[in-house]
Amino acid sequence: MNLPLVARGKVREVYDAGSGRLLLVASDRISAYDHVLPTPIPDKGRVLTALSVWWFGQLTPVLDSFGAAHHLVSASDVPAEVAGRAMLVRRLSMLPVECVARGYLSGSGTVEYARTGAIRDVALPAGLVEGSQLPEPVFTPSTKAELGEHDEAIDFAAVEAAVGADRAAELRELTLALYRRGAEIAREAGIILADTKFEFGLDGDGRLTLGDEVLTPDSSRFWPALTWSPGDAQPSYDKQYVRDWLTASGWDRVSPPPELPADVVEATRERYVTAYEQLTGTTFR
Ligand code: Q0Z
Repeated sequence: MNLPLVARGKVREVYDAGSGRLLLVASDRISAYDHVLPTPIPDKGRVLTALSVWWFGQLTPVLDSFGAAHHLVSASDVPAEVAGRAMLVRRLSMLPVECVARGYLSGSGTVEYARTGAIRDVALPAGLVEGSQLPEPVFTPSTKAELGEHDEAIDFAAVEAAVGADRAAELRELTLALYRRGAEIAREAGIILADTKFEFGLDGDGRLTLGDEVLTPDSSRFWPALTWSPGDAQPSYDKQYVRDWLTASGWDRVSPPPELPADVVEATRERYVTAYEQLTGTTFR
C-alpha cells in the first residue's frame, strides 16, 4: 500500500491517498477501559466501515437539508490489503471541535448533571439517573484531545470563539438533526443511540462536510433497547462481554490488558455483526 500515514488513532489509521483524498482504515483492534486489547475481534474493521458507509447514505437527506455534504468518495476503490475496512474520502479542513449529541444521560453527562443539574448550557429537570432519556437531545461539544488524552468538555461560547457564532449555531443544529435521525433509525432496529460524536470539516469550496466515521459503536454509545433500564449502568451493545470478562479476570485496568478468551472474542464479533444486520436489515458479508 505504502501511502503516507497522516494520523493514527487507537484502533484506526488515516493515510494520504493523494489528489486531495485520504484513506481511513479501520482495524480489528478493540479498546476497553482506555486500553487497546492484545486480542483483535475478527471482522470488526469491516463491520464498522460498512456501518459508516450505510449511515452516510441514510444521513444524506439531513445533510442536504442543511446544504451540507459528507466526505465519502468510495469504499470499493481501495487498496486490496485493506479491502472492506477502508474508506476513500475527500480531504477536508477539519473544524477544531468534536460535535457530540446526547439523548440519554450517561458517563460524563451523568457526572456533570449530578454536580450542576445541567449539561453544559442546558438546565435539566430533577430526578434524572444514569440511563435516563433527556427531555431533548443536547449538544455537548468537546475539544479534540491529543492521542492518549481525553476530550475536554467546552461550552457553546467556546465553540463560537473557535469557529464563529454562525458556524457554531450551524454545527449545533446539524449535529442534533443528524443525531435525531440516527436515533430514530436505530430505535426502529431495537438499538438505543444514547450519544454520538461527529466531526465536520470544510471542503475546497467551503462547504460544511460530515467527516470521519459515523454512528458506529466506536463513536457512539449503543444500548440494547430490550434491556434499557434507567437507574442502572446500561450494558454496552457491543463491548459488554469484553468489559465483564476483563472485570471478572481481576485485571487492574492499569497493567497491560490480558488476552481475551475465544468465546468472548466470538460473542463480541457476533454483537458487531448483529448490530450491522439489525440496523441495515441486510446480511453481513
Ligand atoms: C480525521 C482520525 C482516524 C486518527 C484526520 N476527511 C478528512 N479530512 C481531513 N482530516 C480527516 C478527515 Cl476524516 C481526519 N481524523 C480523525 C481518524 C485515526 C484520527 F482514522 N484525522
